[in-house]
Amino acid sequence: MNREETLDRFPGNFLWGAATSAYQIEGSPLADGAGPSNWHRFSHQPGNTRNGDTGDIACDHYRRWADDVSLMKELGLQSYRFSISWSRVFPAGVGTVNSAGLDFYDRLVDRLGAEGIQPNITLHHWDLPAALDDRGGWAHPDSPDWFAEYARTVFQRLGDRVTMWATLNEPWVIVDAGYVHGVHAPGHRDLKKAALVSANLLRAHGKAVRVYRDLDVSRRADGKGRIGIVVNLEPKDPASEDPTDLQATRRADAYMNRQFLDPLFLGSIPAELDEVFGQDQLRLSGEDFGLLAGSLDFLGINFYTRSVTRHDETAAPIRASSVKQPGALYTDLDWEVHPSSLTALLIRVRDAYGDLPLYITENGAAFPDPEPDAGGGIPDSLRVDYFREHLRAVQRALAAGVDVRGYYAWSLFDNFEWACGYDKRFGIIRVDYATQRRTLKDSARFYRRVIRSNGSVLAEGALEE
Ligand code: IFM
Repeated sequence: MNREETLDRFPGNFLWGAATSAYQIEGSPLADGAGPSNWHRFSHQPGNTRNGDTGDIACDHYRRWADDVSLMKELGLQSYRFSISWSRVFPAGVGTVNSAGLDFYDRLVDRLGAEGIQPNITLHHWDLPAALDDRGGWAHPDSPDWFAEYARTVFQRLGDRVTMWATLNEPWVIVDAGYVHGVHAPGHRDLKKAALVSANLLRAHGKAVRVYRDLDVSRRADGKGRIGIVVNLEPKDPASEDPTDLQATRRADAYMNRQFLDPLFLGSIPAELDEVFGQDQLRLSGEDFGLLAGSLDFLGINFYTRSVTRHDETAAPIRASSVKQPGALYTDLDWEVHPSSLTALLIRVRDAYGDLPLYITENGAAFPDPEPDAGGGIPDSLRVDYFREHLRAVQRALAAGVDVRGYYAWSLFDNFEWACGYDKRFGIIRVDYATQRRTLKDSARFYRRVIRSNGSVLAEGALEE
């Protein structure tokens, strides 16, 4: 890091938060009348998750939520991003509402409000009601309407107090892990279905936004409410100047980064996707594009890593894979730590898609936790470094004039990391799964100082705690 460099302070109203998702932390998946989700079912099928881990208990947040909000307060969080479990609200996905499920989120929103912490709600973070999966899940042509009805119910109940909404979290992962590679629920490997899912997710987003904007103003938090979508973006850098590597890089970029952004912002589908899904498989109509145009008040970006990309015939369906960089630092998920890619990405998004407010809705790293120190603290210095350098990368984007409005650390807690189970720890707060004891790691203490100083500690020479 260049110690001489001076960067602007974060804007005064910059929003500091941390994020989680329902299935990853709540536990008690069937409590109070909830129906099973596809993740409940998938994780209970042998072989789908590491060590057979499930979200049955997770961080037990469903029961410990009030203490957890106190921890958020202790950290000084200004905003908390979480998701709603669709099958708590509609046990069968559609039809009868389970008001006890909504009550849980109602209490949480009230408590956050009382503590001065802004809720930032994601409607769908991968856990689809199992009953809807039985009917074809996101590949079903009615799935956008199912989602819009679910969204309407949640907006009507919580919309008077919640000012930030996201429709979907990382639709690319739903398509790629859930329907192309089958490593996430619902475990399909079917390219044709995947293309349908991609289109339906976009339609679902568009329809839910329309429902939201049609609500009367008091239900939209007196008109202050904003709605967006959360995408995970990963810059692709070519491994060489070889034309096959360059084309593979374009394909990988179109598949992961432009599959959702181009339809949302440009009203088009990247041509390279024909090479991935097959000619003309991914299609949206003029009506669909009409639904998407102007559908975002903000864009949420989840950033973790970049990929140095080469042509690879064996890596279906994009025929591209990542090349490991000698000497680089990799996280426990084998993701390269490369903060400057975040600056470049933010500038690229602004230049390619326009000057929309951006939020970093997730950023963080899985590293094995070191042994507690003499004082019982957890000196997770690799994670501290990760946050520091990525926050400085955000500052550089701000200095380049990008309209970044906030940052959410992933994750508030160690939690159920999907197919990796509980092995991989992303939390700034450690969770001892045997006792459910929470312990602030050094990264949490560091992040608290960042928040308190609105980022000015990042400019100090001595950044250690
Ligand atoms: O844990 C996930 C989260 O659910 C979505 N974004 C990436 C995180 C780390 O893999």
